Amino acid sequence: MPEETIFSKIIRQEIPADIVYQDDLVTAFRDINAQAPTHILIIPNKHIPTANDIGEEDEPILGRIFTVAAKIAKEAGIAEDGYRLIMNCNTHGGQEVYHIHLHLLGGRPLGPMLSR
Ligand code: DGP
Repeated sequence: MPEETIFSKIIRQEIPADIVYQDDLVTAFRDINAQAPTHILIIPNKHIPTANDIGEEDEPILGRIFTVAAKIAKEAGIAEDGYRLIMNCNTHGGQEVYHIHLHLLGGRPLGPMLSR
C-alpha cells in the first residue's frame, strides 16, 4: 500500500479543512481549489490510492460515498438543477492526490464533460 496522503491528515483532523460531513466510513470537505460554487470531495476514511485499487470488500464504502454525495447535494440546494460527480484515476485521468475522492461539482451550468 503506497504512502498515505494529505487526505489522511484531513480525515484525522490533524490539518485544517472545511469538513462538511464525516462518519465511520467517509469524510467530505470543500476542495481547496474550487472549480464551481459547490466543489466538495467525498473520500473513504480507508486509504484506497486509486480506482484501480477498489476491491469487492470496499463496496459498502463506495455506496456510502454516493449516498453522502446525494445528501450533500440536496443540502447545498443543487440537487434539482443538477451537478457532476467525477473520480479521476492515475495520470491520464489527471489524478493528483492518491487517495480516491469523488468530486461533487455544481452551482452553475458545468458545460460539456471534457474540454476538447
Ligand atoms: P484530483 O486531480 O482528482 O486528484 O483532485 C485533487 C483535488 O484535491 C484538487 O481539486 C485539489 C484538492 N486538494 C489538494 N490538496 C488539498 C488540501 O490540502 N485540502 C483540500 N481541501 N483540498 C485539496
